[in-house]
Amino acid sequence: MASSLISRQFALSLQKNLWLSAPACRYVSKAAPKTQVEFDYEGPSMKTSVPGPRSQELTKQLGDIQNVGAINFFCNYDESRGNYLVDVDGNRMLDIYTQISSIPIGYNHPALLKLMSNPNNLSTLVNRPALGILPPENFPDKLTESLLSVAPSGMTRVQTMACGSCSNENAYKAMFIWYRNKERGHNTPSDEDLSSCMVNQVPGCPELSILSFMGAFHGRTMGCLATTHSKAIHKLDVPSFDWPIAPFPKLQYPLEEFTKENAQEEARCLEEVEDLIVKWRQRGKPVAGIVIEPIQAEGGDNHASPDFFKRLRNIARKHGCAFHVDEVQTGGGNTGKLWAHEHWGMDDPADIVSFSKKLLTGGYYHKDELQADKPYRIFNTWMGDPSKNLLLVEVLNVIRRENLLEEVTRSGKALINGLYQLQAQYPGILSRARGQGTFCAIDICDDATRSSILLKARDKGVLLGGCGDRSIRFRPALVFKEYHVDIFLNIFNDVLAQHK
Ligand code: PSZ
Repeated sequence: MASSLISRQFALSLQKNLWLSAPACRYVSKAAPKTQVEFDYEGPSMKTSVPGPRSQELTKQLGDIQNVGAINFFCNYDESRGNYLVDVDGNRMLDIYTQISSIPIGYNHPALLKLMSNPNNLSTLVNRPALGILPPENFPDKLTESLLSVAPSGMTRVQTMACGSCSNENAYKAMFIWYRNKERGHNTPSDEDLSSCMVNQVPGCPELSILSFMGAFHGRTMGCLATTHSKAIHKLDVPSFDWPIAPFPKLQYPLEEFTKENAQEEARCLEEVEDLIVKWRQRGKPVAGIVIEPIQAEGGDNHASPDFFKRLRNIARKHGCAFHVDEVQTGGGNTGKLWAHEHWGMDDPADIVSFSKKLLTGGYYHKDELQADKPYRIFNTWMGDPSKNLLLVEVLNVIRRENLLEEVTRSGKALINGLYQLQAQYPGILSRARGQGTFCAIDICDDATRSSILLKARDKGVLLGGCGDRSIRFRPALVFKEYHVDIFLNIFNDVLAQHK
């Protein structure tokens, strides 16, 4: 396997490219830490443009079976390593998008391969149980070692689920059940409750609501979709709930330079939240819960300050609404902390925290009082997958052993500083560089230029994602080091020089 260092030849060729396109700028850092990922390639290596001929052939084949409009290219997961995704045409790309932000420690991490080759783990892989009724013997231990070892402050209970939408969907149900029992003053439904719910009528199906934010993404299932407001195409033609939608702060970046303006904007949004809660109560659709992402991801990497979240949490408390923090995309370490809400510095950050993606299993942590009062109220066939908990135990071990959160903070600084520099160099193309850890984004002048930049970067061996109307987002794995930042910045600089 190739060494984890940038080869001298590769570094030289980067410098040469850079020299040709932008002599003022030189990113190959002298102090790149020579670390630790045992399995990683030395750099991108491109044989065809992407998608190459084999990918095109396979897309055609799959097209006879499914809608393939969204497929980028086909992958060779056997050959992919660390930060590099290899495609079926033999192209090796530095992956800064990681399957929509869901690969925690890179491809084929040796620790995970070792775990999977242990015969003691085979039955966990082969037999997928209905966890809610027939869990395996080691399930409590594995939950304690994995999810509970990183439980958010104030939470000792966790419910696993299959994916992000499924987690949020069930978290919403838990909030409604909690709220209704609170309203009743006890847990016993009336006969009328029981009969009316069977035909989707009040009082059994009560007029309750969840307050969400403009630009939010909480999933595509129908309950979640009612709180998703990132793109019309996600929502079009699907019936939905009439629930309150508050404005999410539109901040100016860099945050440190606009503290006064941003505080005003946040105050405006919080005022609106409180108004909406009061209005919806008057309308007979009280807000049972507030759901929010610590950084709006799909909606364009929109940030808000710790102070905003503290105040919002207090508003939820004051009005008796549950506070649900959706960490499906922000959770897992990319911001430099395992949970983005840790940056708020609160002892009691939330009533519910949902997760998926980098945590490998979906699910949600909750306060004791948000546990549904009876079995089978929050339930489905799989309720997660214990093989993912096994992997997660090991992922968390690797994060601790390799100090990956510190690494993320370090490479995040290199990334944002590089983006600031490029933004100064290409003011006609780039603006609003922002980020926390490696969870970074930058705006491109328009959507067409963004698409062109994303495709050109891919053909040069760098995979990036878009978000919002015209942002590019960075979602590398936690093993993305400073020298990977350098590789990226050099290629990105080349691509930008072509757009000047
Ligand atoms: O287009 C899509 O469906 C996408 S692209 C990225 C996501 C979905 N992210 C999923 C997501 C999320 O970012 C947040 C903050 N909450 C919930 C979800 C839903 O998770 P999944 O996709 O696992 O259902």
